[in-house]
Amino acid sequence: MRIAVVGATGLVGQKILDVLEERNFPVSDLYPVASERSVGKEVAFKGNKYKVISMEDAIQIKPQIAIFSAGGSTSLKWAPEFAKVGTTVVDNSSAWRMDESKKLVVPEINACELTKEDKIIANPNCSTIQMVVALAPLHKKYKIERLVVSTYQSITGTGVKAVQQFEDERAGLDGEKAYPHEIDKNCLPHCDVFTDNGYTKEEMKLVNETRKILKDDSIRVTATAVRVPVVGGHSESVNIEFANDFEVEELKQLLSETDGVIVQDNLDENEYPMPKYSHERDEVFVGRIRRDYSNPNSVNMWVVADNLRKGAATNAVQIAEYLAKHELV
Ligand code: A2P
Ligand code: 11C
Repeated sequence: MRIAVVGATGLVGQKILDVLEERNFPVSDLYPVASERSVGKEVAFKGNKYKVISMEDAIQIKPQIAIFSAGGSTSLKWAPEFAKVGTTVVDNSSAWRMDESKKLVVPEINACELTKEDKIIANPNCSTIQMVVALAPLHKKYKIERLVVSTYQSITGTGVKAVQQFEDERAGLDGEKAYPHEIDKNCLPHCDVFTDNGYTKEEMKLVNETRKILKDDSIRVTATAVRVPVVGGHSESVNIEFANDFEVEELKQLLSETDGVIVQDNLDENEYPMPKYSHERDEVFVGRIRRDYSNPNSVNMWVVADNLRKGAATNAVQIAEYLAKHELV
């Protein structure tokens, strides 16, 4: 496969290169793309160096797949240009996710809906992906009525600049700021920008993307997204109200049989998911699964995953793998 990685110098772009290599994705030619200022720089892949090329040059080459992770405005402008020359774009930004003509794909849940006609495929937001991987089998069996989610999101979700701000603060240096406040030893109830309704864009992604992926607009969702000084992954407290009652043991069993999920829930051993240990893992970890005694048919759980992997790079590469395997490009 001839593959372009757009945003190849960024945190997610670098992780996409790692994941393509680790999973032995059949790459015949690799075209790393970034902004004009990075053209000519080198990135490493499978022990070789590849020169970063411009967007225009990459389009001329007509790669079969372009995996984009270069921000929403870049995707809005350039993904259609790749699609026009026949490239299938797997886009990690928020640009196309809620577009009715585009599919929002988590392979374990809905890759089977992809066809050759899908030229721009949206990768969901990191905090949504890890939550829906755990929710999909539960929704199928017990029907979710309402979700209350609070997130504890890694600074890696904001990109290179945020990690630099964190390191500068730890080293006592005064550098460029990715956040409006200090992030070291702090929590910011503010991920992505605020919208007119008082919620952040990140919180609204959890509402809208979850409904789209689970194909059920009747699910009521409310979210609070918080940035924490953590690098390994995003954590989420998820409160779920079902239409039908359940046994907690049944939920644990169902989750432990779900593709891509690992249940870590042994209180005697202080075992529960933590971002420090989800770091560099591709699975979604679920624990603290316990009945919510304050409300009928309700449960609380704690969901953790590496936001740069299953939340971004791994999910995008899994989509590309599905396209390759089913000869959709
Ligand atoms: P560059 O390194 O040249 O700025 P992160 O989210 O980790 O900050 O990374 C963003 C990625 O998106 C980087 O690879 C960045 O390239 C790339 N990028 C940003 N703007 C553009 C653009 N206009 N065209 C192509 N790539 C872009
Ligand atoms: C975060 N979810 O951690 C973001 C990062 O919509 O793809 C990715 C932003 C997006 O802040």
